[in-house]
Amino acid sequence: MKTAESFSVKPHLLVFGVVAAPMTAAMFASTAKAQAKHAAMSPVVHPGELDEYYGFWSGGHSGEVRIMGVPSMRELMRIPMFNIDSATGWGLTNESKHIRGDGDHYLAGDSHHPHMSMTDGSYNGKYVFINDKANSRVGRIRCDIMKTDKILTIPNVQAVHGLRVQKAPYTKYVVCNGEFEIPMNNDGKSGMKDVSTYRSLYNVIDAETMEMAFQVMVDGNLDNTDADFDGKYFASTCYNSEMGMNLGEMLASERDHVVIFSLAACEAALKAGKFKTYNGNNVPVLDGRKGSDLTRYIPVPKSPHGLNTSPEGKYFIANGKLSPTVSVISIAKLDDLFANKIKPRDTIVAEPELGLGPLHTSFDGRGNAYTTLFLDSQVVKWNVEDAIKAYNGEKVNYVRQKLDVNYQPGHNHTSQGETKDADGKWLVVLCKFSKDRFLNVGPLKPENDQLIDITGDEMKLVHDGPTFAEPHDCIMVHRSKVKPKKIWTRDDPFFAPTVAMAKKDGVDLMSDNKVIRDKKDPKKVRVYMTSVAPTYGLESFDVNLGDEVTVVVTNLDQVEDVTHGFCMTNHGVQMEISPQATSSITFIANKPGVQWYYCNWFCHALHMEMRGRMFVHA
Ligand code: CUK
Ligand code: CUA
Repeated sequence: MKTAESFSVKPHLLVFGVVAAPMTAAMFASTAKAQAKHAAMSPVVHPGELDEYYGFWSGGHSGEVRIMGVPSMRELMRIPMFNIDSATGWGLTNESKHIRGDGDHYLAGDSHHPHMSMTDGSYNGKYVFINDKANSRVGRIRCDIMKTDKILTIPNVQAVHGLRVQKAPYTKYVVCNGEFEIPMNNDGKSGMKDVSTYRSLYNVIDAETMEMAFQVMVDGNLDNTDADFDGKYFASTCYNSEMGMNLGEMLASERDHVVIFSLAACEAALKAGKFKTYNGNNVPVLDGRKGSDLTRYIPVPKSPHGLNTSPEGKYFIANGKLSPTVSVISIAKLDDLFANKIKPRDTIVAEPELGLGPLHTSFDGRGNAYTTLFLDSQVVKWNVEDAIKAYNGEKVNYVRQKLDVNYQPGHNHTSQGETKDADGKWLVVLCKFSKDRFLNVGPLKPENDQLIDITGDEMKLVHDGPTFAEPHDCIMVHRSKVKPKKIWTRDDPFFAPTVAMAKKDGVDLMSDNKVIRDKKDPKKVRVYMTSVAPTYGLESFDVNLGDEVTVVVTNLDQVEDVTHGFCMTNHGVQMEISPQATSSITFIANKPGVQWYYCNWFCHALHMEMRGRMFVHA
């Protein structure tokens, strides 16, 4: 395997080449002309101007999601989800703990694939879903408030990897792959030797309720997935169809496969009660193994990785990884495949050779595809219809351009490229290695998200963007599709449980500042206070040593951006309270005497003075 080393010299050679050859006036003129003709779009967004796209970036093993502005590549916000966040109090506040649910004790996550809900194949601005490979979870962001509002732990699987949404007629389902095969049931009775009961499951989640709809058992494991634009089929790549338990075994056979799932067939089987349950839970598991009428298995070269649907809805493209090819599957032929009129391989309409290590493909809506070549450290632009002609024996060159990227690219994504609104403006390539592209920050380097202008015939690299561990994947959504609120509305379900608690305590959150001791459990104290810049409704309150204290702050400010914080010094307690929100946090008052609390979000000229005292009686 080539390393980044061999590619890193290229840019330097180029630079030295220019320096070494003094330019004549004529050369300057022709260069200027060429540049005018092919001038790349500028990624510069001037001060005071806004980006054209919301980018939703996976935060990888940081466990969060980030909002980037595209094309400026400025990080606009972080949305904590599977991680713990000191600034917002995610994982510390009662509201976030409620949402984190049964996985609240996990302090880590590994997010990979963010995808927005759609209506008729277009982003609808409602939700962004993402997987946590590390703890087999799927989380959802509400795009009106840009906060995580649901997290679901997927049963019966280990390592939820590829994730997508149903694109049409609307996102009824979120689908995701169980990657690692495990014994069914995984109850410690089967031992390590007998792998005959090991299975992977395809997971279908109700997008609105965020509950499991059903699961489909498959042969082999699953890697990445995507949906068609008709609401009929999903497709997943499989590496390790051998069900090997080590590298050698996993690479034994020349072919793995793409699994095609028929949604109608699955729903019919579910309705007819043709399912089993496992591991003591009641999630229906359908049998989609080879020979079942729920699925079809299309053999492709071994260990495919990315699975991408072209935006006009005609093709599923499975990226070769170990093979220098991608396999183009005709979605129009899938009806015949399920009717057993054709063989699985008959659905393949092209298998173009692109270069070494094809991982993921995206599209410009003009018939071109852009595939990352991990080993070659390149993006290759190729034409899908020309690749089909070449597969049929015509002499056409389907490769349009190869562009060096820096270095070792994984996912790439075009602006709106996974929807029918692919607009062919920007391509972001998420490079795993950045080496010499930034100031050296020590042995651990950032990733490099490269922005490429794809409006012209040639791809033009216009920006290097360092990012922290590790954006596997991203999407770019036109700003017209997303309309977040500017301040909270008081009836928001995000803090509804806290509002209900206050009601039980007879507290009006909008005006009361009260300390309430639980009648049944006198060690529990609830401290309700308002905040208006630069003061809290309570300057002080008293509790007893060992009390379990819940502080509830309601921010009465209605001015956009006047967020307050609440931090109890020396207690590990902090959170944000944005305008018109209520946030709460619970801790043990385990230190006697005076304990200052303060506002830790800069809100006012007298922000430093926004503080008060908790007195803890010994
Ligand atoms: S996977 Cu990371 S490069 Cu999780 Cu989408 Cu391909
Ligand atoms: Cu309120 Cu700072």
